[in-house]
Amino acid sequence: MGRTKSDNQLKEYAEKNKDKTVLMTGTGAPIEDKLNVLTVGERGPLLMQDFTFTDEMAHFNRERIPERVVHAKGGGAKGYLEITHDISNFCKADIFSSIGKRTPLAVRFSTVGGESGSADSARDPRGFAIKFYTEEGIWDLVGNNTPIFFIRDPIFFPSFIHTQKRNPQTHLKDPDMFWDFISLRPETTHQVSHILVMRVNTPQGVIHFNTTDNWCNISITLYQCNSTIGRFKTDQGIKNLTADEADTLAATDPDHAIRDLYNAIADGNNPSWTMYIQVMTYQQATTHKWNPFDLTKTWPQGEFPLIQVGKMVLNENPSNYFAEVEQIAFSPSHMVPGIEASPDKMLQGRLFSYPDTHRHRLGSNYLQIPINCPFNVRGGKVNNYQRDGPQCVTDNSKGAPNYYPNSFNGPLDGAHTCPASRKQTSLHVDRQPASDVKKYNSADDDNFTQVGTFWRKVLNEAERKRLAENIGNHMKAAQPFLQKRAIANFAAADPEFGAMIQAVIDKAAAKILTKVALNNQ
Ligand code: HDD
Repeated sequence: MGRTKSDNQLKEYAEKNKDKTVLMTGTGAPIEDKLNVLTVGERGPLLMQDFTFTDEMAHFNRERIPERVVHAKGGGAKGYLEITHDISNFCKADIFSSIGKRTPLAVRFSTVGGESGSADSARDPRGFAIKFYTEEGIWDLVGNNTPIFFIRDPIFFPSFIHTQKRNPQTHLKDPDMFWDFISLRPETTHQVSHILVMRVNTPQGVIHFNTTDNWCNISITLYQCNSTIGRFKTDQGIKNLTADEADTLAATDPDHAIRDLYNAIADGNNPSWTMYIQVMTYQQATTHKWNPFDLTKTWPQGEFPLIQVGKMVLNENPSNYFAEVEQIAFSPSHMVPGIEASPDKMLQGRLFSYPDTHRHRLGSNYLQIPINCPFNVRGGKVNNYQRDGPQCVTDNSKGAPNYYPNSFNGPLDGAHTCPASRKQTSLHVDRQPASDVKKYNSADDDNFTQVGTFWRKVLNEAERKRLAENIGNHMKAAQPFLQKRAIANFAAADPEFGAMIQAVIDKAAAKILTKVALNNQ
C-alpha cells in the first residue's frame, strides 16, 4: 500500500504553510536559540534563568491528562445531522424542528476495555458518542454499537469494568475475572451473546458499524410523553472481521480503524449514517411485558418500528487530536429542551458519572474548552451565573450580576422565555401503585427469554456455530467451576446453546490432553 492521506499529513501541512513563523516561549517572547541550553561555560551547569528551557520542560512534564477510565482508545470527526423526516409530533427539541435543518456535530468512536494504546480490532463493544451543537445548547447522545448492555443496575459498572481490565497483582489480563462476574450476573447473557457473535463485532472499522444508543431519553410531545431509542445505521454497509483477521490486524496495524476514518474523510469519501428512532408511549410502557427501561432488553422492531429522522455526515477531520478528541467530553446529562432523562437506572447512574469524570480529567470549566462549548447557541454566548474556577478562559460574564434573582438585567430563566410546549414534563415513573424508596433487586428480571429468541430466530446456523465457538474459545482458559456456571446461563436461554459451547470446551480440553500425551511419549 502506498502512502495514504494520513501518512502525508505533515507533507501537506508544509505545502500549505510556507510562510516562516517566529518561534516563541509560552509567553510569546521570540526565542533566539532553541538548540542549546544556557550554561556557565561550555562544560558548565545549567542556569535557572533559561526560561526557554524551563518553560518547555515544565509544560512537557504536564502533557498527559488521565486517560478515560473506559473507552480510552478512540478516534473522532466532525460533521452535521440533517433532518429528512418530520418527527416534531414525537419530539419538540429544536434540532428536529424542520426538514432540512442542519446541526453541526462532533463524534468519537471508541473501544471500551483497552488502554489508549490498545488495538482497534479488539472484540469489544464500540462506543459511538455524538455531540450536537444545537441552537438550544449541547445535546450528547452517548451510545454503543450494540442494542443492549451487560447490566441493568449502575452499581455494578465499576466492578464489571474491573473484570475487563488487568489483574491487580499481575497487571495481566486474567482468565477468570470476566467469566466469574458474567456467570454470577445472568443478566449479562444477552449482551455477551451479541458481542461474541460476529454479526456485531468485531467491526472492520468504525465507518461500517451501526449504533444503538440505549438512549431511553424521553422526548416530549404536545400531548403525551414518549420514550425513544435512537439508532444510527451505517450507509457504508456492515463489515466485520473474523477472529483471525482481527488478531492479525492487532499485530500489524493496531490503529486501523482510526486510520480508515481519517483517510475516508481526507479522501472526500465522507461516511454517513441514517438516524432512526423507536417510540413507545408511556401508556405502552406501563403494559409492556418487559420493563422498557431495562437496557438488557431490546424493543422488538415488529412492535416498535424504526422511524426515520435524518442523515448524519462526517466531513471534517479533527484539526488537532488532543484538542478535539482527547478533550471532548460527552454526557447523557447534556440535554436540551425536548429531551429528558427516562427512569432507566443505568441512564440515571450515567447522568452523574460522566460530568464527574470530566471534572476530574479536564477540570471544572471543561465546558469552556472549544470542542465542548455550545458555540452554536442562539445569541452566540452562554449566559449564566457560574463564575471563576480553575482555567476560566471566557470573559467570565464581565460585569453582569453574579446572583439570581436580581434587579439588574441578568439572564432570566425559562419561566420568562420558554414556550409552554417545551417545558419539563410531569411524569409518573413507576407502574406500581406505591413507589417506595428502597433498593429493588432486579437480578432475575427475565434474563433469558430474549437471548433464546436471539439464538433461535435471529441467528442463522452458521452464526450460531460461530457464536458457540467464540464463547467456548473465550471461556476455555477460565477455571472449570466458572465454565460450568456460565454455560448453565447460556443453556437457560436454549439448551442447544449451552451444549454447543460445552462441546467447544471439551474439544479444546481433548486437544490439550493429546498434546500433553504426545509430549510425554
Ligand atoms: Fe459509559 C464513557 C457509552 C454505561 C460511565 N460511555 C463512555 C463512552 C461511551 C459510553 C460511548 C465514551 C465517550 C467518549 O468517546 O468520550 N456507557 C456507554 C453506554 C452505556 C454506558 C452506551 C450503557 C448503555 N457508562 C455506563 C455506566 C457508567 C458509565 C453505567 C457509570 C455509571 N462511561 C462512563 C464514564 C466514561 C464513559 C466513566 C469514561 C470516560 C468518559 O465517561 O468520558 O463516565
